[in-house]
Amino acid sequence: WGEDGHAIVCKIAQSRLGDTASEAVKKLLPEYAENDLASVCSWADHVKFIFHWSSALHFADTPENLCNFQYNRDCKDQNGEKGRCVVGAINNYTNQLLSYGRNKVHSQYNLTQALLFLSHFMGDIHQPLHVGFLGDKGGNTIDVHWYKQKQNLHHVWDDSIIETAEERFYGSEIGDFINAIQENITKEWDSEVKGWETCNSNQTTCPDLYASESIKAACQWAYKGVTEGSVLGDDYFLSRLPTVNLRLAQGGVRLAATLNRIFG
Ligand code: DCM
Ligand code: DCM
Ligand code: DCM
Ligand code: ZN
Ligand code: ZN
Repeated sequence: WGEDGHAIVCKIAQSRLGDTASEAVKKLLPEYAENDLASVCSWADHVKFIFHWSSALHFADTPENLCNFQYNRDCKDQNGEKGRCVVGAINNYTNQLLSYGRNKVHSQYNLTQALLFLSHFMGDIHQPLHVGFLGDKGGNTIDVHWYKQKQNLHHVWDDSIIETAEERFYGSEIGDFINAIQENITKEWDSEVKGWETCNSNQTTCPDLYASESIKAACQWAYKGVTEGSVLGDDYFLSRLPTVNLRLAQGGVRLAATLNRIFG
């Protein structure tokens, strides 16, 4: 996601933290964030160029047209190093943060960075094209028109759908968009939220599942009907926006659930 998508995920997540997780997040956030996780939710994008090793951790690539994710097959970087993808990163930073739960004083890790990475990657893994096909780099090499504007398909899903929704339906106010998603979480998705929060067999977090859902949504919604040069307008926007809303909501709910399990 772009700046807004990440801010939305983190706003939703912070509002759902219990007392202990809320306290831990407050302690771990840098001073300048003023206890607002959303304000630093894109930090991981800003440090890609300083921490070169981190740029592969924002996504995972899957084989052409299979529409499934397998950790052993797909979670590696361009050099084939195992675990270096968004799924491995979420496991890794979750494990680092568990050391805070065990011993609040000393950790061998920088847990402020761990919190900011985990919060960012939990957003990215829910962006369907962050678990897209290797051959087109998650839609980055597919050029389209977003209405009259030249764009690539990946950017449409990172930013354009969200920005167009904000402009058209929420008076360009991100806060109003967040409120609308929050209302959906408590109303139309109310009966599903428990399922979103749950992982199999007592796992603290379950990024394999989140990645599998993303590539399925990428096939069903993001790639579907799109080829090089496609013009994407109202038909595409209005039919895909519900998926964007759902994935932002799930990202926020699961970030909160994961942090509540880590610190709870
Ligand atoms: N990893 C983890 N917890 C898991 C799976 C993976 O912390 N349940 C981390 C450990 C490694 C990286 O991901 O840093 C790669 O893991 P693997 O050795 O399983 O490929
Ligand atoms: N790292 C990560 N995810 C992994 C493995 C490592 O985020 N699956 C992070 C932890 C370290 C950094 O990458 O801070 C450098 O790791 P390495 O020593 O493996 O290059
Ligand atoms: N990206 C991705 N899959 C890839 C390569 C990149 O999802 N195989 C993401 C990372 C960024 C965006 O696409 O969000 C643009 O990447 P870059 O800046 O590396 O071109
Ligand atoms: Zn992206
Ligand atoms: Zn990212």
